[in-house]
Amino acid sequence: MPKSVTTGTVSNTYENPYPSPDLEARFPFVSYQFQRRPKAEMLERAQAFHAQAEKRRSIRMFSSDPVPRELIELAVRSASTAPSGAHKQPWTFAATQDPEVKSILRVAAEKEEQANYLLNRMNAEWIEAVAPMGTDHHKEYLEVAPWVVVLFEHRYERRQDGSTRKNYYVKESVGMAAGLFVAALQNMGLVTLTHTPSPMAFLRPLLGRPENERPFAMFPIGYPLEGVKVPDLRRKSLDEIYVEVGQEE
Ligand code: IYR
Repeated sequence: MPKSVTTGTVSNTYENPYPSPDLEARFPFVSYQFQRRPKAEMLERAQAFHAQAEKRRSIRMFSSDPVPRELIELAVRSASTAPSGAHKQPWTFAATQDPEVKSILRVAAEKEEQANYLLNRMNAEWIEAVAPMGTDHHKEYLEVAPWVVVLFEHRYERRQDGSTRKNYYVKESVGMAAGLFVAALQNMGLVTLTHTPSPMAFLRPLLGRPENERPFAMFPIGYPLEGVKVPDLRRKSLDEIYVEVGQEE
């Protein structure tokens, strides 16, 4: 066990500083720029962020009002700040505002969903779980929303010379990028839906992505249709999702 755990004393003295001189001789490092905020400001920001996050909802009726490309690009840039295994950033955000492409996406997604909902590809337990959302095989929002973004995960990398390299923790990395994407969209005043037509394999050829990429989720993006309704869902309380372990301070 590390010394600090056995003695109960914690200090800022590290026996194994990072980066080690040897590491720093082999790879570039820079100083991390950070300024501590006053405690009161930290609490204020934490509360403000939480209050905003609480208001986010998945939306299924979008307005067709246009959204500037610059906003989509900024959301993607924010999403791409997500941590990723070995900093491989194993993702591509394929965006379209082309009515023809969106229409093709809608038709293909609805075809898959018809098999799910109408031809019993979803089992009874699954149908029951999504019943409160009231989803069905109609995916009109894929045509109405001004933008549709499909997030692809890179299962491996292909280098210039044609050789391949494995990526690590791809699902975890892309999941975090997806979360940041959703938060960035909400923060700029847009809404989205995390849509996972199942199976999603049709998206890769439709969007002309290479074979090392696999669809992770798709996001219709825009403004909510005025007066749109959402299921009256409750979020789990802190008690249900949080435990503190060990002696309390
Ligand atoms: N993919 C289907 C079904 C669906 C599944 C889950 I889990 C949801 O939370 C909602 C829907 C669809 O998109 O309709």
